[in-house]
Amino acid sequence: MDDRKAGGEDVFALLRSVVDVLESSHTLTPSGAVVQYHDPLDLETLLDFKLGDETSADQLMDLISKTVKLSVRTSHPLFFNQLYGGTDPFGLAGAVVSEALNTSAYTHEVAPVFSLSEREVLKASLKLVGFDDGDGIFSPGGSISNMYGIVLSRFRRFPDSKKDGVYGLPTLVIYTSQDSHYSVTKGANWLGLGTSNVVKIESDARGKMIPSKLEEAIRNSISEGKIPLIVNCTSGTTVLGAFDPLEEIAKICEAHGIWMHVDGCWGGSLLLSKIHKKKLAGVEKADSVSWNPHKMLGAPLQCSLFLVKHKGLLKSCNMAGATYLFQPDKMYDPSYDSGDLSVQCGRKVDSFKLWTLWKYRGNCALGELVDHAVEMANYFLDTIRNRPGFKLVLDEFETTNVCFWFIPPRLRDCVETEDWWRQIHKVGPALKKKLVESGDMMIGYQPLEHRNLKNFFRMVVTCHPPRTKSDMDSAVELIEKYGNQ
Ligand code: ABU
Repeated sequence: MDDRKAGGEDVFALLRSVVDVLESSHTLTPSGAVVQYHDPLDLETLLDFKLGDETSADQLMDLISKTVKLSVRTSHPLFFNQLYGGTDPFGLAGAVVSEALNTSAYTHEVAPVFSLSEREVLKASLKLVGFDDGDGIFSPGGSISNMYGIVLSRFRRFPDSKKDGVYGLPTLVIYTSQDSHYSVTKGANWLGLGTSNVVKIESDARGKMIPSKLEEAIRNSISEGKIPLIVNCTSGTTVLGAFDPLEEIAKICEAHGIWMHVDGCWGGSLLLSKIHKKKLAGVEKADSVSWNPHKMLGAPLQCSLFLVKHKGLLKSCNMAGATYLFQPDKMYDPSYDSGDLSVQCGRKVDSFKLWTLWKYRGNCALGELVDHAVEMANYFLDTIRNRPGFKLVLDEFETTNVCFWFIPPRLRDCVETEDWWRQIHKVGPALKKKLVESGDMMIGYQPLEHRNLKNFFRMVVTCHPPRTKSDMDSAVELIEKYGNQ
């Protein structure tokens, strides 16, 4: 049998070559281009993607090298495109180990060390949020974590919905701000609540949910004979980075007996910061929280937690009791098996990469990394605040998002007519194209329709790589260089 069939010992030679390629291309500390961009049709011609015939190990290595060369360097200091970016190297170490051991997190028997590290990560995360004795589970991303909140709120209020489904239930309503993440709407569809039963609550000029509007919407639902089920609050909205006022919303939820979920996928990492955790004041009053360490902290994707205050609820809601996995007469305490807390069966060991990076750095250094990211975002904000050609969407931002328009010279000092805004709308995609095609920098842009805002840029600073003032200056200069052309 050759190596191809048996997985022979040469696999470690291959893996060492892979590490060499990653090292020699400075994957974790890249400089030069952020990306060598190619149109999908061009890219198809640069790599032999076709499956069918076998290939040699050398050919495979060549394809892997090309993949690294042609991929986006998310660890580049000028990658600001997304709410994630870069990799914490100690998280990567954990990810490599758990990938190589290739097991599933559902039972202690196949993941003995991982089940204990998962318990510890969940314990530390629950403490961070302020849940004294809750439960938690890792999920394949923030959207699913938010859906866990919806499912649990329904199960707690209508336990029979687990067996009976939504048939016979009154109309259940989800409340979420206009600026919240789209996963809430997706969840309403997937979970049978219906997207028209998601009520979008107006947010203020900074993007924060307005509590009086929430109260009004709840009263409207009640008068229509509907049941207010869950309020989804956001701590760190996707575009503006806003934090909903959790204390005030908690009072409303308590008064009406509504489940309070906090989508802290983006801003939850601020809980690690002694300076910035106050932005989530009141989070401990929530029933559940989502948090994505793969965003600001640079834990390798995907690393998303769902945390719930009510111990035992995750299990009673999700358990299906498959006896081939969760035998009650195991040789160890079966409460070490986490599989029945999850909607998944097979589940990657996502906790371990968070455990390795958290273990290595400790709470204090993680908090300092977050503080530094916020400081760099504020430095960028102050740099562009009064600079010709830059126009801020808001005066201040609460996370590390900084949203702005770039005004090319020909459109400066003009009256901001509808036609002017139509032209500004085209600046984002055109300037982004130049930045990506040059490979110099990646930054996202978007419109915000509910605020009638035309395309604007969203700078996002994450913990990895820790940015310098010079990186942020380079970003400004590149925007000017290509924007002034
Ligand atoms: N889940 C929201 C992340 C998308 C973004 O990077 O903007």
